This record gives sequence, structure tokens and C-alpha cells, in this order.
Amino acid sequence: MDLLGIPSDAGASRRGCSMGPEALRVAGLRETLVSLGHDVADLGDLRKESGLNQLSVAARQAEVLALAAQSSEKGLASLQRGRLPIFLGGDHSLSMGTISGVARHCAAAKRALHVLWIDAHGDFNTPATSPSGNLHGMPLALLCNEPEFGEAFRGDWRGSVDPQNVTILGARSIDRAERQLLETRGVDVVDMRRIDELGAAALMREIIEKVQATDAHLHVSLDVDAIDPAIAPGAGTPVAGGLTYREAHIAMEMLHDAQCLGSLDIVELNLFLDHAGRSAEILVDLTASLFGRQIMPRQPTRRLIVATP
Ligand code: Z70
Ligand code: MN
Ligand code: MN
Ligand code: MN
Repeated sequence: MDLLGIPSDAGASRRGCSMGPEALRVAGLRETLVSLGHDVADLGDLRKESGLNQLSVAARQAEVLALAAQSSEKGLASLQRGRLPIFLGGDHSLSMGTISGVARHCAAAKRALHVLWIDAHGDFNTPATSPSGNLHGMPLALLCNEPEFGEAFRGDWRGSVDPQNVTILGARSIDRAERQLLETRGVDVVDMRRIDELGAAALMREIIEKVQATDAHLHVSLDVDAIDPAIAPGAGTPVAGGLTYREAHIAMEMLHDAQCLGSLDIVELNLFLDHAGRSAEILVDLTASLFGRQIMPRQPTRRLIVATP
């Protein structure tokens, strides 16, 4: 696997997630994956133009788009080398780049792509619906080809994802117009109420079955704010009522057992808001579960669906 840092916060409302990649490194991400037996290369960070506090809206948009173009190339190249890219954010706008690179790889390999977006938010606003104008609230809508993005957003990312192949997990803060779009486009939103009612394991089984049914490449985009802010405070826009520690881990453990992961974003970790590295450590622990850490040894990997004769 390849680690790639994308140290931007130009798409977020609050600065500080630009320090996310370094926080994840200090928390031992690479060493943890190596201890699980993986071959891990750290490709370092993409370079951003400016770290100024007072960038104009246009300059912030330009930075997001410049980094997205680089991320898309790096992600595609990593997959073409047969590696599994792990993108370290950075605010969530970076996923327009990472996922467009993944989508290009999938198109070349004639493989379906499923996106599992683990987030308190839908990130399905457009420039027309966004209440904030912040680009980290819009990447999924852009990837799913919503028409209300201007010429500046032209690029590989537009329409690289089919909204019917997107699952949002952990949602509890969706804007009114955003909710309408999600419903109209047929995005599966596994919100916190569904998790309360049915349980994370049963819902994860459904998601995994859907991915396996088409042998899709699974891209997981993990926003730290999906996790309850009481245990992961390092989020720029904390929303109460998030995933518990174990709900997040069972999701990762089941994804590991299913062996369907193809690429991963770890985003929105805001070191400026975190308490003593707690959120960084939780993200490293979740990544460990996703890549094979087990409490007790389990049966060898098996497919979760049994073919009916
Ligand atoms: C809101 C918006 C958002 C992340 C906040 C919030 C979006 N829906 N996304 N934090 N990661 O401004 O569009
Ligand atoms: Mn591949
Ligand atoms: Mn997000
Ligand atoms: Mn979020």
C-alpha cells in the first residue's frame, strides 16, 4: 500500500486539517500497518501553494482543484502499480481528486466502483444548494455529476461515480436541499437512526453483499466526524450522536474479512482541535482493523455471500 498526504484545508470552514497527514504519521499509521505484515510506502505529501489564513474564495477553489488534479494522477498511478492507495487528508474536498483517479483505474480495468462514504454529513451540496459555500460539503455531488457546478470544475472528477453505487454511513447532518438531491439520485444513506434500529453489523453485511455482487472495487472515504465527537474531538464540524468506537470498528473488521477494499481516504482530522492526539490514534486503530488487526484470530477469509445452487 501507498500513503499519500494531501495537506489542504482550503475546502473547509475551519483551518487545521492541513496538519492531518503529519498527525496520522506521528500516531504511527505506517508502523501499525507494517506490524500487520503489509508492505507500506510513504510517498510524502503533495505540495500546496499557500497556507495563508485569508485566501479569497477563488484562491481556495483554485487550491482545491490543483490538489485534486495531482491526487487523481497519484492515485491512478498507485493503483496501476498494483498498490492500494491510502490518502491522508486534508479536508474532504480532496476526495474529488482521489476518487476520480480511482474511477479512471476502474474504467481501465472494466471494474465497477462502489464508494462507501463514512461521514456525519452527506457532502452532496452543490454551489447552488450549499449553505456555507465550503467545498468539503460538495465533493460527492461533483463526483456524481450534479449539473450545478461551473466551468471551473470541469475535469475527470465530474460524473466519475454513479450515485446508485454510493453508500453514506453514519449521517446525521444533512441540509434540506442536499437531502432532496440524495433522495432523487438514489444514494443509499445509512443514517444514524438506521444504525440504531438495525445495528451496524447487519447494515455492513448488506453493503458488503452489494459490493461483492458486482465484484466492485470498494473505495472507503472515512471522515473523522462520522465518529462520535465525545471520543474523536478532532473534527472541524462536530455533530453529536455519531458512531461509537465499536460501531466504527465492526464496520472496519467486516470490510477486512470481505477483502473488497481497493482504496481509502482518511480525512478531516483537525490537529488544531484534537485533544492530545486521541482522534489521530482512533483513526490509526480503525485503519488497523480495516487491514487485519483482530482481537482474537478468526476463521480464514470467506466470502459473505453463499451462492445458491
Ligand atoms: C454542510 C455544508 C461538511 C464536512 C462539514 C457541512 C459539510 N453540509 N462536511 N464537514 N466534512 O457546509 O455543506
Ligand atoms: Mn486494481
Ligand atoms: Mn465529509
Ligand atoms: Mn463530515
